[in-house]
Amino acid sequence: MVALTSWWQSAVVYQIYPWSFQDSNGDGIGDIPGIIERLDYLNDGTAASLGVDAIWLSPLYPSPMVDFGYDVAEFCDIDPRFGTLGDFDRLVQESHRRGIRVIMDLVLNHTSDRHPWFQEARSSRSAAKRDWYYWADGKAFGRRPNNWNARFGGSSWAWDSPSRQYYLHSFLKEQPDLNWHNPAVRRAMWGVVRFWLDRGVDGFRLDAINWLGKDSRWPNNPFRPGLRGYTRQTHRYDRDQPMGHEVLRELRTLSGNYPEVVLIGEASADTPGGPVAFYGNGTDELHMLFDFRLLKSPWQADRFGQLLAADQQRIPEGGWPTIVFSNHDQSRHIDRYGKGGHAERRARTTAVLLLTLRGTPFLYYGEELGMKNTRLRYRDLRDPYTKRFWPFRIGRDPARTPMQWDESVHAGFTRGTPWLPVASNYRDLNAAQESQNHSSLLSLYRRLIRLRKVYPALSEGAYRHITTAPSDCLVFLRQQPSPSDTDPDILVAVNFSADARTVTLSDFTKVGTVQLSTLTGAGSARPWHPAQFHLEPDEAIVVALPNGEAGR
Ligand code: TEU
Ligand code: CA
Repeated sequence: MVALTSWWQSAVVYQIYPWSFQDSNGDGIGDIPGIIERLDYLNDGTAASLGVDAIWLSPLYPSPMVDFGYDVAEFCDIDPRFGTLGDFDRLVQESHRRGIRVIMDLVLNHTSDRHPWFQEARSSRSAAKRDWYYWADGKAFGRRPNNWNARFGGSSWAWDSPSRQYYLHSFLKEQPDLNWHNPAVRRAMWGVVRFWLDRGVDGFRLDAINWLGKDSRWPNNPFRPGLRGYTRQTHRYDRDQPMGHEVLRELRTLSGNYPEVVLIGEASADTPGGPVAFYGNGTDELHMLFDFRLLKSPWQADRFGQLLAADQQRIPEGGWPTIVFSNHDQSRHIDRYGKGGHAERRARTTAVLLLTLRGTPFLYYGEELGMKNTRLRYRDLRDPYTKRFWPFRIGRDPARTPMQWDESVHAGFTRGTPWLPVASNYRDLNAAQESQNHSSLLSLYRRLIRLRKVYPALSEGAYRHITTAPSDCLVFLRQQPSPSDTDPDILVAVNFSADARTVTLSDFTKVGTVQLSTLTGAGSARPWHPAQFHLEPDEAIVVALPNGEAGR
């Protein structure tokens, strides 16, 4: 086991959805000055703050906001709703001053249809940038070029009547796909990357990378029976092309000039080979990939155990895992994992998993408070995807409501009218209150983040699954990297069931100490015996054990 070499391997990353974090000017929309006001909450250098090491900002670029910023109209600027480039520079400065790195979102697959590139491209068939996007003629009798379906519903082809051709969009029709076969597109985009790196950003979260590149002979996707909409076809030709890897290798080479920079990819769970394919050989594509399989897993010890065991092996040497349970595209995990059980207790247990598993944890704003999916009326919805499938799918807006800071009007998020309603539970569930309460979820996150800093085993240690009876408990060991040190190994035991359990670990003999239990949020000085121990319903414990225990 080699010691960690990069800041992001031991970092805890916090995702900010700029629309919903903090409004500073009363227009009801979060903004950069608002984020700056709240940086101390994230890390003020003391144990009174959360203690995160990096923020990932969902897109801040100028945008018509049809997809809330994932439709970029200009890559080298800041949307006026959020502030100015000057505000952004101040954010980077103020973050760095607190030891917080800044990760930008970067959307490579598409732009907004309002982007000047697309405006030019659609101006005529012979436009200079025509082939920066994908165009195709219709088939006879007004039929589309092929059967490809867009991720957000309907066909991937939109008719452009002035130029009498179709253009391709894998998401909304307001998000035309860029043609990555075109070297000019690559040059332009790598210019964008340099622009932000030269401004001091510490990395990128790369959006929807498995969509880069298309089979531009436009073959039909094979039909897949029994399912509806997007999943009714195998996306063989409109995604997951070898081209994507080529593009990411170029990006990795470019980022090599900025040795501290981190590249984190978001790919669909069902991309061939899984998202791990985008680590390349471990050193030539991305540093980290989101893996949503745990996020999508039911709340079952054996499912988690299997996925974890498989994952750790599949990442090539040089690549590094991520742990993520919530984000701006998913329903919040407190409701997802909490379904059919004790949601609050499971949320505490999930916090333990997030911060003790091997890999860089990503936490989504409000997760640390236990913010829930907010019930919204149709007329309150803003996201076209959420509206389209409402009420059959929960969609994304319920997980994007304003951060709940305190019990004042609109939870302290805005003095105006919030762009999405503030959840009605904010008077009882907010950061101010939880800060004062030692047994709150927020206090638990703070303590777990501190434990990660104290015990190298939690950031650097190898992961070892420990087989147990009963099978509805998950037990694993994080092994301290150099056995000659006095730093302990960390054992984590999680009871996924709603009943108390007694766990027996036969090959553990030495006595440890419980550093934290989700029941109290605190540890205990009493000696703890691994051979046989007790877990309360939905309880997770973090235990320090003398290293070298249980035969390496
Ligand atoms: O999401 C890509 C993605 O895989 C989505 O299809 C996701 O499954 C969807 O949001 C359903 O929950 C990224 C961004 O994270 C998302 O917010 C954007 O809307 C999308 O790309 C297009 O840029
Ligand atoms: Ca604002």
